Amino acid sequence: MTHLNETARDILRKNDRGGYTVPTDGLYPYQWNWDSVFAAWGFATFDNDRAWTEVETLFSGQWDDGMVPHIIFHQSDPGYFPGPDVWGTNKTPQTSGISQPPVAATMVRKIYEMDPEAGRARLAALYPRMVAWHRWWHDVRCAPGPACITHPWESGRDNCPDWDVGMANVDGSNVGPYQRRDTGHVDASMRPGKEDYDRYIAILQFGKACGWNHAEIMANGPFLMADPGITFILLRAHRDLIALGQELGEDVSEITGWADALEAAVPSIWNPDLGAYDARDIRTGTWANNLSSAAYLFLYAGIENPDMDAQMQRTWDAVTYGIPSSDPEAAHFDPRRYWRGPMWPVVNSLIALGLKDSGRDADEARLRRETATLIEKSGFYEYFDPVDGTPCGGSNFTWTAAIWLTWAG
Ligand code: 9YW
Repeated sequence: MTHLNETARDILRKNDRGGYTVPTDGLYPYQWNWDSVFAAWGFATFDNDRAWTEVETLFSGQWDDGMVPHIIFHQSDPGYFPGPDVWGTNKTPQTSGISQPPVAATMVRKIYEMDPEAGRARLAALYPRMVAWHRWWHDVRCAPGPACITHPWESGRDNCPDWDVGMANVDGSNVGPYQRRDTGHVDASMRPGKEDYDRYIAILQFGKACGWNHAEIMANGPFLMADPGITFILLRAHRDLIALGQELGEDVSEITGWADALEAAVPSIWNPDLGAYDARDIRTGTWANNLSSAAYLFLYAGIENPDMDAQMQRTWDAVTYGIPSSDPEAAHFDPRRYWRGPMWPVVNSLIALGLKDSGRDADEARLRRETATLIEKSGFYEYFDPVDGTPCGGSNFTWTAAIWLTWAG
């Protein structure tokens, strides 16, 4: 549908705040890490220069230790909580204190390959910054083996049942008063609950109190879980970074070592009772016992696993539209509450890359058709009810527009 291509481009242009793109007007008024990289991929379909600028602006918020934060607060906006003062990271530009799924190297590779000549100098400038971020992931967050998160927001899948066992051990009762902003923009029944938010803030306050010392947060923070999503996304990103390094004639042996170590850690997130890759509380060893869409990124990471193929078909066939964020046959499935069941086009686009790269063309076409149907019917929403297709969350959403231009449309 070509008129939707124009609408999608318009959404990217309207969400452009000058060098960076907000995820959606109102609800999310800053630059979010992985949203921004998807925006860049979308821009690359019609404005390659603007695509590079998006990623460069994101990396302008990189910390000295290599971390690229999950939000860059370029200008203050009272419409979002928690803002820069709550995070208190004391960085310029102001940022949050945690990271987000490292899709950057994968998307930068795509943008580069769309126009290698125009992108070569910009790739060369970004490359050492991406290496530094991957080194941070390896040294800091992959110390136990698989990639870990220190806050549910770091996973990008905030209130997914993947985090319930870890969140149960977080005391959110002493965080003091605060005013949420998200529920003023969208339907509260489609958002995380108050107990979730109390705990999100408690984890944030621990980080702030220790001056965002990540060694301390990893050792003693209130929440630490292995994330199949970031494990697979990082593994894929390491490989894409290796390809980019080779293109530039760089020595990539250090990155190869990180990729090999991470791949060797993948069996440690296999839950034999669930028969699937699963999130796990590092402090207690407790499994999440939840099949989330993040587990289906195994193909995106270049891993073959017939048991996972079967699980994916089962959960996919149990709904009408795409692959849901959480198991539709589990008791906690909630088809409109954020990451507890809805279908997220953006995650489906990554699953589709894995299907395509592994030669599962018919499945990839099915996923694309189901995703396109939702967008054609209702517009570029943040996420959808996978059972009846109801659009949910924010509208005119940047990454939904971006994946339309690059994949679904
Ligand atoms: C929040 C912007 C972000 C995404 C995350 C998503 C949500 C922010 O929105 O988190 O305040 O809850 O979970 O993946 O990057 O779109």
